[in-house]
Amino acid sequence: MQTGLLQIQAKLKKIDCIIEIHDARIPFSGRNTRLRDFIKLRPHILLLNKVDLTDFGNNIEKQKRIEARLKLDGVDNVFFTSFHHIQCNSFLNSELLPLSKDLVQSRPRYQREGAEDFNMLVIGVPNVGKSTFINALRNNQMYRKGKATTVGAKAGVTRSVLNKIKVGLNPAIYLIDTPGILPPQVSTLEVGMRLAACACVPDHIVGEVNIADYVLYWLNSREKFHYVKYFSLNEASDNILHVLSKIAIDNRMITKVKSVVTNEYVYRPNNVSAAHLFLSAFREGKLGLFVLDDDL
Ligand SMILES: Nc1nc2c(ncn2[C@@H]2O[C@H](COP(=O)(O)OP(=O)(O)O)[C@@H](O)[C@H]2O)c(=O)[nH]1
Ligand SMILES: [Mg+2]
Repeated sequence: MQTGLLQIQAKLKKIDCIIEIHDARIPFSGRNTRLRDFIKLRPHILLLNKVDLTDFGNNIEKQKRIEARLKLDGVDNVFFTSFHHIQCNSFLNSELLPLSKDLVQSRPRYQREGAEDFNMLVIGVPNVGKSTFINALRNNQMYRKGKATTVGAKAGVTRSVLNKIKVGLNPAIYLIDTPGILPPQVSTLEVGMRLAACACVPDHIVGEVNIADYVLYWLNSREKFHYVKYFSLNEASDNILHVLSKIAIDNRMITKVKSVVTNEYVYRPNNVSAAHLFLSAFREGKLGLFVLDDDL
């Protein structure tokens, strides 16, 4: 992960603008603050993505509050996005590109002074939608017309920059084809669990059952009891093993294990598979729409 930061740092010389993507359900958790050292030098735009999974989609008040709080951390340019719903083209052409042009033109470009094209780099912690965004741009109108594309194999485009996608004209704006993957910053246990709940760290690191336990605690403490109905439970419960066993049995997630006492095979609910199902439902918004960072 450290190499990720170093690679980004190396690329930075050729970059005019950084597009950081983060999960809108955790606007204050897990963003890498070492990034701040970089972004002081380059224009930076934060896309809080997966807004379709939050409860503030159209709530301008809530969005303003989040923006104000992020401003204190030095983040001045924020968009709330959903790459599943927005028209990527129109967002890009009417909002993102004009802002990035303004930002690039309004400040020194260091080594890139005088360069006629702009290069943008997408960065962010895992699973926030970087590839989805880049793919959407790759498929955008401009690219399909065949006017524009790529690539790093041409003379004058150094190897370290690799492939670029042309996403704008006048000036030519390129997006670096591969995103920069940042290690999430886990400052507290709570932050770590929220990152895990949003799948920004691999499940096996924290463990599916532990993550499900945290999600259940979070839902109960906010009195968000939609899971009870969704999983046909009898009532709300604080006991993750009760909840998972019921889900496992209902979904025929049963494993055969050898009892150490009797040495005979017995059938047990597979709580790990049930946790997987529970987390998928949560992550897909089927247990409700939330911002996990409601207290930060
Ligand atoms: N609900 C929702 N899911 C999204 C959105 N953008 C991306 N995803 C999903 O999030 C997952 C991770 O996306 P990906 O682009 O691979 O993230 P990356 O690891 O940052 O490159 C995929 O399952 C995407 O389909 C969004 O705006 N809303
Ligand atoms: Mg990716």
